[in-house]
Amino acid sequence: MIPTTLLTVQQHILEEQRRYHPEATGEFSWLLSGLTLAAKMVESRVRRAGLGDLLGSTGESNVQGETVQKLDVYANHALLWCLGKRGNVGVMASEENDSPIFVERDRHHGRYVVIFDPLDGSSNIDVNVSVGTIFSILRREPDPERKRDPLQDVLQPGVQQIAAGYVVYGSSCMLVYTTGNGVHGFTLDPDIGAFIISHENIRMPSAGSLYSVNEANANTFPEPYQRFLGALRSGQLGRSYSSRYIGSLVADFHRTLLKGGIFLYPPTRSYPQGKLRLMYEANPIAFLAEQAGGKATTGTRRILDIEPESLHQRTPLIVGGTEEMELLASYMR
Ligand code: P6P
Repeated sequence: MIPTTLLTVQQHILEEQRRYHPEATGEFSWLLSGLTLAAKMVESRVRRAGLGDLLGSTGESNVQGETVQKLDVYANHALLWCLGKRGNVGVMASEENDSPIFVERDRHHGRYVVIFDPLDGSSNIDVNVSVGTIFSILRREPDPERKRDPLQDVLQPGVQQIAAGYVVYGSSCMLVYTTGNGVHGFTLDPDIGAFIISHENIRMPSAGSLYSVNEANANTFPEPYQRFLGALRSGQLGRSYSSRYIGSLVADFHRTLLKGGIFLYPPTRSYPQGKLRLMYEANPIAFLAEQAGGKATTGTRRILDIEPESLHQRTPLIVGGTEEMELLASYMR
């Protein structure tokens, strides 16, 4: 007997398209299956990273100046390959690549841009901590004359995203995504190799009991953040808080999405503009947070309203439930 709850992410997308976009041609669900294929390829390597020579670094560094871990390279190639073969992606942009990439065969008619961080938090792989893939999907106008600079297609504000999500490679492998109609979570069933619905319509609690920040930088945060953290620690919201920081954005956000509370990466002495990247970390995370009833700001501005200037630009990122976010806003004013 097939359980009625056996709903795969592909079936979910098709049902969403029928319900909200009857005019849709199914192109988006075809694109998403490229992402789920890449996710399964990456998960199969992350799961056995200690075996073979997949741990450690390649000895090279990427456009961020960060040491490139071997699994980073594999994850990037998996996404470029799987998305490049979909036929409807015209441009891709990756944390691992200096510039956006045209899908040559589809650059004139491909209607989608996919921006991604193939393996975020990869420095944690060697110590078996959860890592993640983050993706953001934008629409692009066909370019029959093949004249447009791909950056024009990529540099759109977060409000223009038509979908966003992440895969978290943790104790289980989950895909969490939104197309603007709520946030939905799917757990990979390794026995059948499919992402099955496990968290339909996730809502971020408006008030939590966890805050998530790298305390080592706390003395260099702008003063309003220090007063805000002091208020949380002293129970100003009427309850005590615990601190949880994994150092892997996808894992820290996934917990905040499900349990509530607040995640902060404010400006620091090392990263006065903030450390996290706008296009493939903050924007997708912010879209998910807002779709789940939470908020995401730079501390003073809504993340999704930022007009991007460059592919790898950084931003402060504060994301959480409305109660904590409103208290922070009161300190920032
Ligand atoms: P820090 C991982 O390198 C990452 O890009 C995010 O996944 C994570 O949230 C952040 O950096 C952690 O930075 O400075 O606290 O180690």
